[in-house]
Amino acid sequence: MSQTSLTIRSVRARAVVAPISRPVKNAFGVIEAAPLVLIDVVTDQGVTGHSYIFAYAPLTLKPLVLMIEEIGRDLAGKAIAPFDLMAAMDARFRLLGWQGLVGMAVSGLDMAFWDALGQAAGQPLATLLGGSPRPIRAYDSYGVVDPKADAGDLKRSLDQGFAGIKIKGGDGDAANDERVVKGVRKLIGPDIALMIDFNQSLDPAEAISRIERLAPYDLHWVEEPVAQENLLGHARVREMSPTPIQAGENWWFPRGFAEAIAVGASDFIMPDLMKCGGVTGWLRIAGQAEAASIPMSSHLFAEASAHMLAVTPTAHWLEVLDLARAVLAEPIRIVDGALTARGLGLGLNWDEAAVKKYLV
Ligand code: SMN
Ligand code: MG
Repeated sequence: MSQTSLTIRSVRARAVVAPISRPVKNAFGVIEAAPLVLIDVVTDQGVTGHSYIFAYAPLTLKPLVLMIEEIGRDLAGKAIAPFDLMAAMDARFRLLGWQGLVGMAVSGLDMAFWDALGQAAGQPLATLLGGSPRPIRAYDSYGVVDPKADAGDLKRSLDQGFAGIKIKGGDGDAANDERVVKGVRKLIGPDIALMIDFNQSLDPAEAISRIERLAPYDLHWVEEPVAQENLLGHARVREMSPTPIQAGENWWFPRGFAEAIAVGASDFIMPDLMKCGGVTGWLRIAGQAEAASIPMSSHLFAEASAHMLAVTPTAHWLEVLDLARAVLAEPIRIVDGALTARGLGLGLNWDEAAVKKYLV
């Protein structure tokens, strides 16, 4: 067995705007294409670690690219020991704070570090972390839908074997939410898990009343009913809600989860690898979820999340919202409604011709 550790030679970040198969409309707007930053961590040993992050909007692409490459210059020459590198980045950004673009850059780098370690070990990341790749139950994640206009797409999701469907609410009034939920429930039948995501659009009183109104449609969870930082508001809604509350895609790093769990903000949690501190952050959150018996799902980043959920004791659902398909050499493949982690490391390789096409 080789004893050589990997050292960082350089970091490259590239911005793309990748087409997606269907636009994602939420309570605040529409995502028509995916602004992504593709990260490559080049090592002295010839291995290159890959990851990507989602910039939400083209506006944040350039600052993220600059920040990731600048942090990379700082780390050049250091060994790829992700826990140590996380501690170094924590120290560097302590005064600035890492909620926001800095946290996204740090998390993206952490994912690429782990990817490099997996490749160097010749193992899938799930295996390197002490588990093994296995099929993770997945749900198909939609934006705002219309039960009539989107009936064909929804049926296709069921044909692919998805046992869960998530739709968005909060883009209209309570009557509209009910019309949509009722229509989708009728279309997919009683046995498919149906989730609704309010994307932080309600206040606690309105959330409580809307959730009550939707109770007859047997929702599997209600996601982010109120502002993500309103942890007590989440807890208040949860206390009154007949339906489990889900949140976490906008909570930052392990401490963000510790604070949310401490006040009972949510029944379920769903960290986003790009906001929770990457693989390193996820591992520490999975430990919290296990200790508190909280089912844990993923947010976006299906390829990497399939590795992480395979080593998460309370693994619940994997979200499929396929943002990176257009730039990946081996996009995800859903089999019987589940995704199995693939590849060495995270299994991310760029389709360079596509990257060139969508580069901005
Ligand atoms: C979401 C967030 C960001 C981009 C797309 C979708 C959403 C989800 O909140 O849960 O998928
Ligand atoms: Mg969400």
